[in-house]
Amino acid sequence: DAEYSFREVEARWAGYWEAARTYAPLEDGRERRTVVDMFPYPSGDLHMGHAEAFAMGDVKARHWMQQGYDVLHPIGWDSFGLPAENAAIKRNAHPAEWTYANIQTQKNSFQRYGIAVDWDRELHTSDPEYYRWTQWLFQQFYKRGLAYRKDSPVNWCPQDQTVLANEQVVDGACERCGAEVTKRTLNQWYFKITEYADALLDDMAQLEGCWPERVLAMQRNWIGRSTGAHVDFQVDADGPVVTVFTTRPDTLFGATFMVVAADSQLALDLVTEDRRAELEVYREDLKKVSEIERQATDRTKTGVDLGRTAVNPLTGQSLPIWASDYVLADYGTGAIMAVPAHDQRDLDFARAMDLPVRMVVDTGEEDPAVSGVATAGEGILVNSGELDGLTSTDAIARAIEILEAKGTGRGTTNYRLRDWLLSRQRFWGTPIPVVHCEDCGEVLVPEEQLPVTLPTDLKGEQLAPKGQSPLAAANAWVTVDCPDCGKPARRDSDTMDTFVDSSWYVLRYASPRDDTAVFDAQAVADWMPVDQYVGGVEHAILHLLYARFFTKALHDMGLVPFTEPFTALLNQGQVLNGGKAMSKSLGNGVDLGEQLDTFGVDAVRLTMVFASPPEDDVDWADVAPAAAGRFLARAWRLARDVRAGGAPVRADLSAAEATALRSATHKTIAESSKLLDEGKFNVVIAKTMELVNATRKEIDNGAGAADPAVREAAEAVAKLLSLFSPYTAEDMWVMLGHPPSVVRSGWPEVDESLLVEDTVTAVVQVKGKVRDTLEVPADISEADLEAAARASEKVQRFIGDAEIVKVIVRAPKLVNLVIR
Ligand code: ANZ
Ligand code: ZN
Repeated sequence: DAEYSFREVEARWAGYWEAARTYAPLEDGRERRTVVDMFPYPSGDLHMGHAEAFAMGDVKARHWMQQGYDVLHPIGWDSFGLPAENAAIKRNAHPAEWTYANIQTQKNSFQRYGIAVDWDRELHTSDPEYYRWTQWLFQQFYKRGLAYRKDSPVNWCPQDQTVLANEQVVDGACERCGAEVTKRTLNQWYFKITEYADALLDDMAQLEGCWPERVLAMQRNWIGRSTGAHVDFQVDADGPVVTVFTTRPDTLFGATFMVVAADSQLALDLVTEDRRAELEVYREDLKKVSEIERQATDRTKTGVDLGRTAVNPLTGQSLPIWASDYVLADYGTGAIMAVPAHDQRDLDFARAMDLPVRMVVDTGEEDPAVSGVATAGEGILVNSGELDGLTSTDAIARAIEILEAKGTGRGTTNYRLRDWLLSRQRFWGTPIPVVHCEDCGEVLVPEEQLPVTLPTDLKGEQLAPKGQSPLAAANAWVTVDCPDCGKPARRDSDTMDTFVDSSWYVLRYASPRDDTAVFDAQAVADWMPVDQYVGGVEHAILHLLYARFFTKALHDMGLVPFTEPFTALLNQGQVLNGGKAMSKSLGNGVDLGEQLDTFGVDAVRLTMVFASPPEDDVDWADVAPAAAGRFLARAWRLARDVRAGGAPVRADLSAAEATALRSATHKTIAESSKLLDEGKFNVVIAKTMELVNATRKEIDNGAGAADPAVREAAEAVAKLLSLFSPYTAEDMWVMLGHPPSVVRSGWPEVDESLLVEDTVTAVVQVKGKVRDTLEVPADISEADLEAAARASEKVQRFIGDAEIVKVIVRAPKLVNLVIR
């Protein structure tokens, strides 16, 4: 008999599915489903993380294919970005060389890995045919006032010579190279995502229950909506008005000083001459501190007294104004009223600077001035004039009323969310399609001139950042006639954040080759939004938020008919080794290629899915791909044996036994359907294993492999395995006499009559006391049940010599014997 060899099985099907276009959408009018895995960055070959993520997405796509849906499961490459540029500088090459070579490597690996994607829709964000539309979208945003430029202090990495987003700064250092981050002022492009802050929050109602709750929480927190008041404080008699943002206007009587962000313009405007030098030193030191450190509650409080006072509009009291690092320049108004009794950071500052503490909300706790612990909760107002006796909630409303009546304050909503800084002073990205003209200002490159392509003749050192984009130094490229007036002008030399590319790629999958439009409106309406999006939790905030923002903006432009891009989201777990993330420094990396060579694609894929529920981590030190391989061999041999046929060895084998196998098959299918919908992919594999064992047992019992119940079971196993281990499943299916492909063979119909429990537990009582329990067929006759009860050894022991005077039988559950 032939034996299972994963190498032979893989070789038989290699390239088959691509050639047969097995996974291309059918577009024949049936109901559609779209599954998208977050597209990979082509940094090198596939790794274990890809292997896990794509195995999970593939289960979903394949299940829907099996169920007869028309499934769009595309793939593409997030192919702009810094690593390509750094590699190009090192190798004196163009970033495209490195990028497209990596893509080819990854693509080969993906095809080997047997992912059920439609390769005809493959896209690369670095192709001019793609970024032409990224540029077009930028221009639509610009026309709607959603893209604009402004001067702003930015995080600057002196090593990479580029601007960094806040989230790219980790503990004050550049996320990529580790260099200490400093601040700079630059004129930068922004997307006005803040205009969508409310929509981004409120539309989360659509995602509730379909996205992981922690992702929703992270998004909510990132947007950070808080309601409160703006309160105006008059500085001295002739000074400016300083407006603060507070969520607790009820505590106004407890404000004992004010603090402005030390790095704000306001601090410079307010400081008296004799304090200026001190402030400047403080500001210099501050450049080295990250925002997260600045806000850390346990950070020692420092600051500079600006030498000025301002008047509390409710109490008329004069409050000293300080500058400190714990107040952020770009949150709220960059200035606060400090209420040390009820805000711990203010209290720490007050203690450090010996400033007064006044309790104004009685929460029943100890006076913060004594305890050193601020009481932040709600309570009853005290020491607060006309607010005395009110609850915090009522006092907030009342304080706002009073402020509004006086014209010195107003209720407001504040957001943590900032506009999206999208320009990068780097080469390998989508050029910003704008020309700067001395006379006309910012001019959009006319649509018919798109794409503005990257120069292809720069390489190596020419790509190195020099404080501005390398494009700015490419004279031939940057110099252009103004599209409006024809005078010499300059192209914008910044490129876009790669998050722009990835904010809309999913929509492009609907019509990836369309060269007349950003996407085909009908195709988008047909396929989108994405029914199942799959990717790592590291994208829980930015990528998802940006893609949601794009979708909403496009909806408002009338380009898409929905407001959320991803109906359901799955965050697959990580692949660990020895309980830790794989990393170069720990030396615990596992090479995917080696795993595939040793155990085979199917065994690795099966192991990924079997190890745990999809959202949990997989520890590669704890799994056994070799055992997965042995299981696949067992499954495969069922199909081999069915093909070989073989008359039953025991012709007397009861029909009941065949029925038991059939019922096991149908139960497995029914339970698997439910488990797949619930995302418990690992349990489906466990069920499949049980079914394989039950089938083998039946063959061994003498049923013979030609038994129709055995064939039915083997076919079900092939279909189930087609979700996890495509090569083995296809091989089995063809051995069972069917044309490929098993993934399109249809999900088996469940015969409900076979799901009925076939045995029940019957209770046997003697004189009303339970003396034995019996496993009996559910349809047992009264006579058979009585006979079985009488035959029970335990029962006989109790009866002994006594006479049975009466027998009550309630088949199939109960027998009661009455004795004398
Ligand atoms: C007075 C007050 C009294 C405050 C009190 C809190 C408690 P969220 O909820 O995060 O929006 N704040 C305002 N702007 C700030 C800035 N730029 N940097 C640091 N802190 C700032 O926080 C709003 C509260 O954080 C505001 O309410 C303000 O302190 C502070 F018992 O005002 B509060
Ligand atoms: Zn001009």
